[in-house]
Amino acid sequence: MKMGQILQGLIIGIVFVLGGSIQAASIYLNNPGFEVSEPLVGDRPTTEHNWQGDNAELVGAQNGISPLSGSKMLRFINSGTVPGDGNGAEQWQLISLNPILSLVQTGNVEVSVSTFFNRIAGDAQTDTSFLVCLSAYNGLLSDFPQKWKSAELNGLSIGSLMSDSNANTWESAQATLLLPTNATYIAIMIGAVENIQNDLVNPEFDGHYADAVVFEYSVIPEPSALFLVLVGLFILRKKRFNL
Ligand SMILES: [Ca+2]
Ligand SMILES: [Ca+2]
Ligand SMILES: [Ca+2]
Ligand SMILES: [Ca+2]
Repeated sequence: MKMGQILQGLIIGIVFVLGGSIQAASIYLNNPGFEVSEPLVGDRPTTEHNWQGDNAELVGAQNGISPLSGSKMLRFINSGTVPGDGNGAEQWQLISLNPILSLVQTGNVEVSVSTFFNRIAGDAQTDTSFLVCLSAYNGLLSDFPQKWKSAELNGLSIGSLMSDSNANTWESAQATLLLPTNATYIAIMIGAVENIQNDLVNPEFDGHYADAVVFEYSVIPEPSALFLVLVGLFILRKKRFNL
């Protein structure tokens, strides 16, 4: 095999492997740092690229806590649109997989989300738990509220953390999910949990915040493409050292 052919093989393999990152801009999380005002409170969302869910607000520094990114952060207020017996304050964002559907169908697409959380020190009744949830669905975005309610999901990954009482530190939780081949959209949820005391009236959460969400997807290389690159590198190395 001539050097030109080896290089050609290498380039083909590398372009294939990098295919995912070339298209990475096509699906994205909107307002990941909570810097832009948007309506947050309502039912679970039925359209992509907007945060929506339980009562929450975008705030600047308060309660001795400063945003981790930019000048604003998300504050969780209630476990529903109003206070009640629910124990989880959730904000959701949907992302359609339509722009990368053919990649998803290969079964090699992995998605991940990480979020930072922080809270005030509070007292013995202050809740401490936060979570991030990544779920995958087959169908239309408009079906999401019903699908979540009836647990008709095709993939699920949850990351959780117990926060410390230091208002100066932000703690991070992550979730990663290898997408099922029939997934057509995903839902990202970040939340605070009343794990210490489920209040029925305000305040349900004493001062609980999220900021700097990062969403990424990557394409796990096909074995054949990786093989091509490795073979090319091996031949190249052999030739150089005349093994
Ligand atoms: Ca921010
Ligand atoms: Ca902290
Ligand atoms: Ca409650
Ligand atoms: Ca509580």
